Amino acid sequence: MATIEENLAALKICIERGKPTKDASYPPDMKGQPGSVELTVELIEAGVTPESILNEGMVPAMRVVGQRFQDGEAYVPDMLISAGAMKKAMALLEDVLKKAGIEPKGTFIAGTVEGDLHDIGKNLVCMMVEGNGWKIVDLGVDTTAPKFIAAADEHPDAVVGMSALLTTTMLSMRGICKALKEKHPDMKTMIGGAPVSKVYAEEIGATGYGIDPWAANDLLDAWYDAAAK
Ligand code: B1M
Repeated sequence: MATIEENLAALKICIERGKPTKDASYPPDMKGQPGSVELTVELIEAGVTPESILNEGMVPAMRVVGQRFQDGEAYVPDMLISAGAMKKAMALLEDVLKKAGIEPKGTFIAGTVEGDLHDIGKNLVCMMVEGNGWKIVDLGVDTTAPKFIAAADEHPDAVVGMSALLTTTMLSMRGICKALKEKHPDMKTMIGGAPVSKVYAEEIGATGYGIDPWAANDLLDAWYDAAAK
């Protein structure tokens, strides 16, 4: 029987290579081997936390895929099959987090900004924030400023989270923050995603920056605690 470390390492390989389930015929050299789904089930059953599964198995795998893409060793279809293997396994973690069943602390509106189709990071943040007791209003990908504003109008006490993975699309965050500030001056906004930073958040007038889902939760908790005082 494989150890937890061996299963985490195997999970990382499955996501890197795009192997979602044992039945999947791709990649051919991994035929019959457990995929990201079976390995995640085993890890959950062994009591490994969603946080460790994400940090030690899934997220590093996507980093490798991104590096290969950057180095010209992988192409868009490779990124897509890896993303597919990760998403299927992530859905299992979502179930675990939901079962924790905590009372909502508030509403978190989240979207990947206009022109950007990357949603794995945003979905992870939503999952972890939901697990931390927030109600999620997920606007999906390619979210325009009017869509963010409409959601904010509907949930005036919410926090708005924006995700961007492209240096081109992160630029629209400035306009969204400005428009939100005009209509909802007290509304808190958080940005995240690989190309953005704390400095950029300050520059565009976002209230905060989350480097990862845990930082996002820390920030939300700090705002929640401050509002409760
Ligand atoms: Co694309 N892509 N992609 N891609 N992709 C990147 C982002 C890239 C860095 C790859 C590279 O060159 N190394 C590069 C961007 C370069 C740049 O802008 N500087 C890139 C490119 C160029 C592109 C295309 C333009 C490729 C093309 O068509 N020529 C194209 C654009 C499409 C579009 O959006 N319009 C494209 C397409 C795709 C796919 C569709 C194939 C696929 C996305 C599938 C999907 O998401 N459903 C894809 C993927 C998978 C990637 C990489 C490999 C992985 C992204 C990912 O999911 N990472 C990526 C390379 C990389 O990141 N290393 C790459 C894992 C995820 C957990 O991390 O999203 O960073 P991340 O989220 C983190 C944090 O950033 C943070 O928490 C998460 C967990 O730690 N976070 C937040 C994210 N949002 C947050 C919000 C918060 C707080 C924290 O508060 C609100």
